[in-house]
Amino acid sequence: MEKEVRPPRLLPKKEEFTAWYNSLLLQAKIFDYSYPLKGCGVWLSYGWKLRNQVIEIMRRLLTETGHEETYFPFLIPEDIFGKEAEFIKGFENEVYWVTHGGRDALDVKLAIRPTSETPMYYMFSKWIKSSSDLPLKVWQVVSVFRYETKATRPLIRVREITSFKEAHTAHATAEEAEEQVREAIEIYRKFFDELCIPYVITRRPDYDKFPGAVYSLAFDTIFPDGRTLQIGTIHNLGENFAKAFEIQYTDKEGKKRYVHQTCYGISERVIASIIAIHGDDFGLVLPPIIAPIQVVIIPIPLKGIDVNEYAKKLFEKLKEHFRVAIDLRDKRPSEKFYEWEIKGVPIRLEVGPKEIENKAVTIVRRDNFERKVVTLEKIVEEIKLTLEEITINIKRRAWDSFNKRIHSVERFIDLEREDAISALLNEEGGFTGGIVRVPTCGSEECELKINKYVNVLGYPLIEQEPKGTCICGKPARKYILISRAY
Ligand code: PR8
Repeated sequence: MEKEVRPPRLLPKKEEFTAWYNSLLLQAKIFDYSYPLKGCGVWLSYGWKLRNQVIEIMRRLLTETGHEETYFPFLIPEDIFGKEAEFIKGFENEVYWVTHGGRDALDVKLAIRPTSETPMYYMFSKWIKSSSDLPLKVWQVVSVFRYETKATRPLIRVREITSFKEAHTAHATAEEAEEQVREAIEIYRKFFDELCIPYVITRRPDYDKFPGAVYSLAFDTIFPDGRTLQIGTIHNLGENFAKAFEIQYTDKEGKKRYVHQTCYGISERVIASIIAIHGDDFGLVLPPIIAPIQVVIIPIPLKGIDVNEYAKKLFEKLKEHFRVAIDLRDKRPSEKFYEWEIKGVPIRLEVGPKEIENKAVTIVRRDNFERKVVTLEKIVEEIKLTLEEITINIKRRAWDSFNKRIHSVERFIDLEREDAISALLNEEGGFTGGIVRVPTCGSEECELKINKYVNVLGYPLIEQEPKGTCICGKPARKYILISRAY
């Protein structure tokens, strides 16, 4: 198979990840972060299309599993916001408040939602009366605001989370809520698998769980710079919010019972992950399933021979099958190649005099730049096949580099050093990152000590008999996963 070689136009991703990422967001017309408000930016048209493709996958998965899409208000009266004690404590430093309407001070302050448990559960308490109202499964994609004090980064840590997908459920029994957690895990697994994003799932330590939850699970991925990013969470809320909001149903014996609840969320961090994990020095590399444009046709005129008619016919033929574009602009083909590469379009089709003569088309893959010539007759089939191959390749590549960064050690080494664990370092002591599984004695004290130096992600979902020694010298009783997190 032939491969083309041209110099890249972006900074090298491997060496200068942050600069690469920030400039790609602009060059690929995804997100402009120059808005004069920290943590807020502008989705550009191509980025917004990409975001909507991603949400469409989530919509399909949630609809298939009986979730209803809804919309709840953006502002929350203070008395409702403050009903659940742990929740308000957890969010008190992150909430933006609206205190005025015009010149008038408001009687009741209004919280801008940082997440929608409180407005939703206030309404749940009105809607849920009997067991026939259960389970209740709703979701929405909305903007939420969080006053983040850590360094903000476009799409990774923002103050306006513009693509906050939150699902909320209520059930008759604790077992059903547990079952819902399992369903949520499956939904997120499928979602990240379709996006070719690798992940680990952990149960978060108690000191790191969602405010008001009984327990929290999280999906984390590894970024090219070796840091981990939490890309989704699932919370079992037990009866905590039901008690605060009086969400009760009457069971078959006529007894009033509290519902058991769960919630789970993702955000634009998913888009950040797609960009960061799959992209290369030429730009985005998009999985075909979410690429706003899957195929771009580029005419290659030669010595005045008009190839546009042929290209247009090809476009008409393909548009029933794929999201396809044709680039008839008066620009050099190589310029066009760069532009569509930055945008991550999975397949480029070249048509020149030679293709016309042979009733053929040249296919160039974005993921590995392989080229091949196929006949017009077979073009639809070939594109379908190539898109599948691209997906498989992107997924394999992402999981390969993810798996290379998963380590396991039997004891801690040199906790006093800034980079506490040698498995996160290379031989020269430089940070290579990833995730390390380490044994602990199971005490919160030791975990918190470790958490001072690195981030404790949590406990692997599938438990294994632990081996080795904790930092305190005691034998291992459980494993934890640690990393440097965003
Ligand atoms: C909940 N309630 O809220 P969660 N920028 C970008 N993404 C973010 C940010 C941020 N500042 N903060 C969080 N996320 C529950 C579940 C309804 C839904 C993303 O949970 O606080 C992270 O990927 O864990 C996080 O996992 C997800 O939102 C859900 O937020």
